[in-house]
Parts: sequence; C-alpha cells; structure tokens
Amino acid sequence: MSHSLDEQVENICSGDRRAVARAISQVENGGPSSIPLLKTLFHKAGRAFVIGITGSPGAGKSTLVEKLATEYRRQNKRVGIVAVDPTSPFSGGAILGDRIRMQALANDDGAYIRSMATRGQLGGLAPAAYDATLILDAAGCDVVLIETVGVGQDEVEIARLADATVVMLVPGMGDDIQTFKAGIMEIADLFVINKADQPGAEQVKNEIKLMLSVAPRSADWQTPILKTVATTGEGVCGLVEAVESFRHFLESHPMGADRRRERARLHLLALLRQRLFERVARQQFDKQSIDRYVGDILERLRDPHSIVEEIMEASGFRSGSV
Ligand SMILES: Nc1nc2c(ncn2[C@@H]2O[C@H](COP(=O)(O)OP(=O)(O)OP(=O)(O)O)[C@@H](O)[C@H]2O)c(=O)[nH]1
Ligand SMILES: [Mg+2]
Repeated sequence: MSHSLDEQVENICSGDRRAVARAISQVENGGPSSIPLLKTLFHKAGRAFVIGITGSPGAGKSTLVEKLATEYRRQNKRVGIVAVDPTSPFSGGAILGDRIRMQALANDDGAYIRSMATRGQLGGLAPAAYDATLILDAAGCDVVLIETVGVGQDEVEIARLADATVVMLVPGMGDDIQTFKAGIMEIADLFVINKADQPGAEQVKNEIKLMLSVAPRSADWQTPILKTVATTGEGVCGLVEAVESFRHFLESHPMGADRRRERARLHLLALLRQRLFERVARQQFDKQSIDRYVGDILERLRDPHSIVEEIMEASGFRSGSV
C-alpha cells in the first residue's frame, strides 16, 4: 500500500469527515484511483446497518431522515446519510433545502451527510451508492440511511443495498399506491405513512393492509405499518424501534443471510459488468463509431450480433470465447 493510500485509509477509518467526503467524491467520479481505496476499505467495513428510505417526491423523506439521524445520534450512534436523487432537475435546490434543514447534523462530528445526483455515469447510481455506503461503514458509522425517490429501477436497485427498506407513503396518494405497487411496494420491510397529521392516513393504512393480505411475503415477518409526522418527530421513536426489531429478526432468520448473499452477488455481477464494459468501451467506443455501427444496423448492412463480436475481438476477447 502506498504511503498516501495508507494515510487516506487511516484518516477515513478514524472518522475524519473531510477524508470521508473526499473519498466519496473520488468513487463518485469513478476514476481508477478509487479501486485500491475500495479494496482496502472493504476489509475495514461490514458493521454498519443500512436503512433505505424511499417514497414519492415530497413525501417527507429528508425531513424524516433528519429526525431519524437525530434520534440515532441521541443513542450515541454514528450516522451516515446518503441522499440519492437521480431524477430531479431541481436537486440542487432540494439538496440546499436539506442542508439547511440538517444544519444541526452538519455541525456534528458523528454525522456524515452526502448527496449524490450523478446521472449517466457508466456504472450507474447503485454501485456509487454502494461504494459511498462502504466508505461510511469503514468510517465507523453504525447506521447508514439512504434516501431515494421511489420511482424507478435505480431506486429498486439501491433498495437492494439496504438491510432494511422503509417505503414511505402519504395520505391522499390515491392511485399512486397502484403505481407504486409495481416495483417499490414489494421491497418494503416497513411501511411508514408520513404526514399523518393530514386527513386520510387511516385510509392509506387500510389500502396497504389490503395489499399485504393478497400478496403476503415472508410468513415470519409481519410488515409493520407505522404513522409519522416527520416535521414534529411524532412516531420517529416508534420507527427506530420497529427497525431495531427487524434488525433482530434478520440476525436470527435465514432471510438475513440470504439477503447478504444476494447483495454480494448483485454487487459482484454489477462490478463485473461494469469492468468488462469499460474495457471494451475504453478501446472501441467513441460517439462516432457507435453512430457508424448504428447506421449500418439501420440500413441493414450488418447485424448487431456480428458488430458486437467484432468489437469484442478487437478488445482482445478471442472469437467464440464469449
Ligand atoms: N404536514 C406535514 N408536512 C410534512 C411532513 N413531513 C414533511 N413535510 C413537509 O413536506 C415537504 C417536503 O418534505 P421533504 O422532507 O423535503 O420531502 P422529500 O421526500 O425529501 O422530498 P424530495 O427529496 O424532494 O423528494 C416539506 O415542506 C416538509 O416540511 C409531515 O409529517 N406533515
Ligand atoms: Mg429529499
């Protein structure tokens, strides 16, 4: 290990917030320099409990995350927060809002707050969020909270990184629950109905109950449905307790080990996919050559399979080997 890497790892593991922030930027930018760092940090991590919090835009995720983090800090736990916002063109503003809201945590040495809004990165957001979580874990965070807007595939993938996934709904969502059902509802370990100070919370609860009764998951874990008012902190302690119960459940139930295995498998496959693609892309791809290939396909001069084989061969893969 080089001297500077040694030092960087030491600073991260001692919980130095600037070192942590720099390391996350480094992996977010995705350069090859982050790989030796991630290799080393892997052996320093593995303790943090990762909680994914997902819900529709404006559901109150950031407000709740801040209250959760404050409660964990009260219990003297070190907390990392990763807010992932791949969709919003206004994320700059939202993140600024979060910063102001999270002022108390921003001045707390036991709390680490990070937003990620990178789009179009080769590896996608899920691997970047995974790496950020690894860094926070190595930095000594007991809990890492990942906030995502629950709208797309990215979020489902990020939810798979978490030990516990909290899906947040709000009163008056109506048809949204139907849309949510498609991908996000299935991944909930806990449901939270936030903005319970507004009318209709009980109705949402009944809709979730109905949904759970027709699509039961693990027979051993009763998915709780909790109500919160994130702005006042009402219900937050109950949520922390419910998450703690789920954590105990995972420790003693095969589901816990299954999830860890599945997560390691998905991450390994994602990395392999990314590295293979990078290898080919670095050597063979620029926009012009892609456009040329696409033109050939459109004019039916060549079929895409032959083109892929040609690209792979030119990248050093023997023909027929893949
Ligand atoms: N009445 C009420 N308002 C709330 C509650 N929780 C959050 N809000 C308000 O809802 C708005 C959105 O809250 P955020 O925490 O930014 O929501 P978010 O889900 O993080 O939003 P995005 O990250 O932009 O998707 C803010 O004005 C909050 O003050 C609640 O329990 N009750
Ligand atoms: Mg937010």
